[in-house]
Amino acid sequence: MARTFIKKHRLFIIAVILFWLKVYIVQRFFFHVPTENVLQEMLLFINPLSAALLIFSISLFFSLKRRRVILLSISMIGSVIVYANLIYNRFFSDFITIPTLFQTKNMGDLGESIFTLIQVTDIFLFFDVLLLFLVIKRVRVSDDAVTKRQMSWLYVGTLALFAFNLVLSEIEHPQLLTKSFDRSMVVQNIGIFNYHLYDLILQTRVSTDKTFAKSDGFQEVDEYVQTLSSNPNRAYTGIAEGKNVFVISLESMQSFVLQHTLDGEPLTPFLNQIIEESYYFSNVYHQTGQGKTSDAEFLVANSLYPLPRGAVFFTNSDNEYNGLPKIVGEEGYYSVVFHSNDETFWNRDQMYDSLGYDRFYSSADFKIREEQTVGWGLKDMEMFTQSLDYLRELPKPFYAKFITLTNHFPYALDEEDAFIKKGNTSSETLNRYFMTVRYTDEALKLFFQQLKAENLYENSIFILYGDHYGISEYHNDALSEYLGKGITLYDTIQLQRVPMIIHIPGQEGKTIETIGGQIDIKPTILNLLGIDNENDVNFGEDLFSLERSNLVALRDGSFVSEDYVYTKQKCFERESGEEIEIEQCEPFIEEVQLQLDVSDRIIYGDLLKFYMK
Ligand code: GP9
Ligand code: MN
Repeated sequence: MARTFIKKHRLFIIAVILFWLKVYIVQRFFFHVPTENVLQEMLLFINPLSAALLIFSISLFFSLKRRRVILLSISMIGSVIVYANLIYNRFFSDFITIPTLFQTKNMGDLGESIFTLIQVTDIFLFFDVLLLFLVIKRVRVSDDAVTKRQMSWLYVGTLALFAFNLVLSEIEHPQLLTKSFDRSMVVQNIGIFNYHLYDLILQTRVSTDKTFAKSDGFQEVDEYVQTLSSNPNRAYTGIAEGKNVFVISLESMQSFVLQHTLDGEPLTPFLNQIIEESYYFSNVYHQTGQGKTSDAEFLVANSLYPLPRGAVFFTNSDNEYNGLPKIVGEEGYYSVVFHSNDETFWNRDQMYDSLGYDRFYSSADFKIREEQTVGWGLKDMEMFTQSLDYLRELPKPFYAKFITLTNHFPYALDEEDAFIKKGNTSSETLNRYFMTVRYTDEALKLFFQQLKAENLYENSIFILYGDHYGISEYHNDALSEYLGKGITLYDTIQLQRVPMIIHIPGQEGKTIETIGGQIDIKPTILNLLGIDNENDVNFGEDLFSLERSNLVALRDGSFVSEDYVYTKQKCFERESGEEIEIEQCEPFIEEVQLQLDVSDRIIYGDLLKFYMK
C-alpha cells in the first residue's frame, strides 16, 4: 500500500523530503543547538520528518487542481518560519515563542538590527522551494485523490514517528519537556516545528494558570516564599542611607571586556579605574531571558526572575509589584528613569507605573538631532549630558536609573566617537563591539566628571550593572580568536558574567568573588540604604552577605554554584572547567527548577499582592 501511495502522491512525497532535508540542514548546521553524540545527531535528523508529514498532509485535503499551489505555499510559509527562527537564533541563541510575536511595540526599532543578521547566502535556504516549484511545473501528471484509508495510515505513521522521536529524546534527556527551561535543548530533541507546537501548549497552560494559580498553587508557593531570606550583612546596613542613588544599566556589557585590551589599548579604562575604588563583584551573572534589557530591569526592581517565555514587561505589566522605585519612594525618594528611546519600547510606559517610578524621561524629553544619534538612538554621551538638566532640578534624595544604548547590536559608531580601532577577528559584529564598549566607557567617564562638577557626586552611590550578553554564541569562533582559546559549554556560561560595580564615594575598593546574579541587586541596595522592607518577597540575597547560598540560577535552568557549573544537562567543576559526573550537580538542579518555577507562578498568578500590606 505504501508503494501505491508513494507512486500516486509523488509531489507530496517530494515536497516532504525536500522540506525535511532543508530543516535538518538548518537545525544541524545553522542553529545553535548541541550535538555531541550519535543519538543527538540522529534525533536532529529524524525530528523534522514527522512535522513535515503533518503540515504537508494539509494539502491532501484539497482538490487535485489546488494541491500544487497548496504544497508550494506550505513549503514557502514553512521556510519563512524556519528562517525567522534562524535570524532570531543568530542574535539571541534562542527560538521564537508566542509571546515574542506580540511584542509589536518593539518592531519599529529593530530594522537595522535585523538587516545586519541577514546574509546574502541565506537565499540558498529557500532553494528547496524553488526546486519544488520546478518539479511541480515539470511533472504534468497530477497526484491522485487520497483515500480515507491512506489518510488514516499516514497519520498513524506520523504519530508513530513522533512517538519514536519522543522515546529517543526521553532516553537522551529525561523530563526534557516537563522540566526544562532551555529551548535549544527542546529544539535539538523534537525539532523546530514540534517545538512550536509545544510552545503553543505552554501558552494555553499559562492562560489557565492565571485563573487557577490563586486557589490551588498558593499554599505551595507560600511555603517556598517563607523560606526566602535576603540575609543582609549588618555591617553594611545603612552605609548609604539618604544618599542619592544612581543605577546605570550598561547595554550589552559582558565582564570579559573589563580589564582586557585590544592591540594594547584597554577596552574599558574608566571602568577599570572605578573598579579600583569600588566594590566590584567579579562573579555576577545576568539572568535575563527573551526580554533582554527589560528583563534585567525587572530583576533589579523586583528580585524576581523574568519569565521563561516572552518579556514580563509585556505579558504582566498590570500585576502588582513591590518594585525598588516604589519602596524607596515610600522612604522619601523621588524615582526617575532616563532612557532615550520611545516610551512604549518594551512596554516601559506601562511597566514603570507598576514598578512605582515617579517620572520616565524618554525620547520625547530629549532634544534629538540627527548627528547626535547612532544605531538605536541618542548617543550615550548626549543622553547623560542632557539628563543633567533634569537631574539638577530633581527633589532629593533621588533614585535615578539610566539606560545606556550605544553599545547595542549592531554596534554602530560614528568615526569621531571611536576611541580605539576596531578589532580584527572574523566577526565584524565583535570587531565593532569593542569600539562601542570603549565609547560607552568614555561616556561614563564624562558623566562622572559632570556629576562632580554639579556637586552631585559626593552624596550619591552608584550601581553599574551589565544587562545581558552582547556577543551571542553565533560569534563564538571570533570570540575565541580574541580570547586566544576555544569556547566550551562551560565557557559559554562563564561568559554570561556581567559587570556589577557598587561605587560609594569615600569607600575603598574591594573585589568580591561572591557568586551572584542580577536578582541580588535589589536586596543589596535596600540594605545599603538601610531600608528594611518586611513584606518584601526577594528571591535574591544581599551580595555582601556572609551567609549566601552562593547559587545563581540562569533563566534557562543553567546554574553556577560554589563548586559546579551546570548547563545543557552537563556538570562541570567550577574551578577547573572539567566535565564531571552529572550526579554532583543533581541536588542543585531541582532547587534551581523549583526556584524558577515558584517565581514564575507568582508572576503568572499575580500573587505578590497577597504579601503587600
Ligand atoms: C531599547 C534598549 C535595548 O530601549 O533597552 O533593548 P534590548 O534590545 O537590549 O533589550
Ligand atoms: Mn540591552
